[in-house]
Amino acid sequence: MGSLIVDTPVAIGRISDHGAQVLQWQPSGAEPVIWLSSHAVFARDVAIRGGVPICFPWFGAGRSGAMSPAHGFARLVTWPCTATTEQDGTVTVVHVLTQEQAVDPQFPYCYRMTSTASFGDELTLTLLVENTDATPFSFEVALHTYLAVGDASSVSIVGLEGAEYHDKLLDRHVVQAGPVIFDGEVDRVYSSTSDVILRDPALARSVTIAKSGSASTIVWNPWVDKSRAMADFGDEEWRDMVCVETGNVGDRAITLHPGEVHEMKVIVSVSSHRPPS
Ligand code: TA6
Repeated sequence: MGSLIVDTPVAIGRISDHGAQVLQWQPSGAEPVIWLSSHAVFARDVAIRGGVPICFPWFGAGRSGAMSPAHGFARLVTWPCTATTEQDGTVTVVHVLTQEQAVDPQFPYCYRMTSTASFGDELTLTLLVENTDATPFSFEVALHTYLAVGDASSVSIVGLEGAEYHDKLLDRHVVQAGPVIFDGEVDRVYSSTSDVILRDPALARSVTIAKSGSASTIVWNPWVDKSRAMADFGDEEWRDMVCVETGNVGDRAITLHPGEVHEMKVIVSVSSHRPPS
């Protein structure tokens, strides 16, 4: 399970061939922006807790609610790394996955996924899905981004005001009023193409999650009880992270005809509110 370390004057980072999963990103002068659990397990067929898991070809248990493993197989397999480049301190890493490395009877199609991760003063993740089969297929996809925060109970997310979301805890559809705040477990799938900003007063910074090719934004914090119930998640780690995920899930799933390609991109950037020293 190889991984590549990025360490330049612009940023440090880390990406694993397991799931082509970003594990770390910290632009120069900032605190870490991507969160990784101190209890994460690194093993075959196991999802690494934290970073940016790639959920494909379904999200959660899928639209049927019967798919397994959770969030699909892409994050559980080794992706061949096909290129690494560096320019002016920004390092770009490319991984490609096809049905030759990962196939599942629940998704019996030929496909090519290309993940491009650029570690610079921004983190840019681009996911291309190509239908290389002779028949159309539909899929869900998400970049399940774990963001490091100073205190989840004091952060807020702006940019989702007025968006409808499926509250997975209540199993009902709601319209977002005002910023998203965290005073308990939150597990919501928003129908939204908007960029969002996570405001983190404890770290005196804002993190912007800009996106294209994505009609779903998923927001998750497990809070206390669920954190304690997960073996690969520290009992108090709920305070240190918020997931703001970029995807196309549920009724926003994508259908590709033979030869068609879908691109989804997320650009994570951080701005400090600390007065210059
Ligand atoms: O993105 C939110 C979510 O779907 C939650 O329901 C929770 O299950 C989370 O993903 C983590 O899923 P995982 O399979 O990585 O434990």
